[in-house]
Amino acid sequence: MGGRSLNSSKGQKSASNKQLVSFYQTMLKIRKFELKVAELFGEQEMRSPTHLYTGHEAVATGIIAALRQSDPVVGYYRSHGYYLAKGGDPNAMIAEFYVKATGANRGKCGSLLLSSPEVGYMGSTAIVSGGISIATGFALAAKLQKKDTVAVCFFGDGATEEGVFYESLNFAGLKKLPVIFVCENNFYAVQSRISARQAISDNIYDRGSIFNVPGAQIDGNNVEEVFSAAQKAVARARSGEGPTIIEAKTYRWHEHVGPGFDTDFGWRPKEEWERWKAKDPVKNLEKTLILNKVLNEKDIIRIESEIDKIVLKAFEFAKKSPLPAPSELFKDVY
Ligand SMILES: Cc1ncc(C[n+]2csc(CCOP(=O)(O)OP(=O)(O)O)c2C)c(N)n1
Ligand SMILES: [Mg+2]
Repeated sequence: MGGRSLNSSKGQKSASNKQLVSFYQTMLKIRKFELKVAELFGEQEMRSPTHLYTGHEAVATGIIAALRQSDPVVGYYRSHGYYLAKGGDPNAMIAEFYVKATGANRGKCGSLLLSSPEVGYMGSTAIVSGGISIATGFALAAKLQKKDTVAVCFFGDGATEEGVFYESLNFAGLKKLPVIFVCENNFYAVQSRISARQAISDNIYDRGSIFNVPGAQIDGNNVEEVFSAAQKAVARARSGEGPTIIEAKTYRWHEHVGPGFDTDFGWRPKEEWERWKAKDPVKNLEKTLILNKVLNEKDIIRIESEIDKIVLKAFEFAKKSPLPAPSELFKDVY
């Protein structure tokens, strides 16, 4: 394989209208939760740094839609999309940001270490590239236990500068492990542009070719394209053929961490940001669904208000939940 797309069409079906509507609901849910986080962050009641995923929603949604809930997913600190797309409890997610006892991790992890193993969201990591070998380990365990699960790891372009990325590709290629490496290439690591950091910066999808790991480079703002690439990679992994890299090109709207924007500081040109904003993955899917008469304006209003209710409820739940008891302090400490 190799090249910019996966050749095999095994296991691939294009998304049905029903699936597209469900992708839209998931993406809009991620978007609306983050809008509320951004709006309320200044109150200083959410005591966890938050790395917003806004702009990337199609990646988590399209990849996770091709998985089973039992398939283990490891994310990174830009974590909210994976948690919600995997089916994590929204009340527990927001309570976690407010470091409450009812949080997904009992208030001990916050946004950047969020997890929900019950739905297969195994964890987020603050260490750049930290999840790549962990997902590879899940895939090794599946293979040794003769289970047909597929492990997925999400990480940024910055993580491809770490040695563990290449070590994991080699090991996964060698053992033909059922793992999918999903790089969300948003072109920046904090303020540093990829072309200023990497000798060749347009070939992340191809970095596994020397380890027998094929790759695909896709438009990460197009959920149908993401889903299609994910289906091929999942079919490959489940049938024992081994790992795949998916490089999804996308763009983060917010500053690296926090609810603000960083286009006025000189490291991200405003024109670039505007160009990518016009490629809004949520709005563009909404337009397609309306254009193809899958949904009408009334349906959109209904879906919006259903999600608004879920968001509101989660924030109310979080705000009125208790803080962890002092007796919790030394629990879960290793
Ligand atoms: C091993 C390691 N090195 C450096 C850092 C500091 N750091 C935190 S986020 C980040 C940028 C990573 O960028 P990327 O992987 O592209 O993800 P993005 O934030 O763009 O989604 C860096 C350098 C870290 N957390 N871990
Ligand atoms: Mg990046």
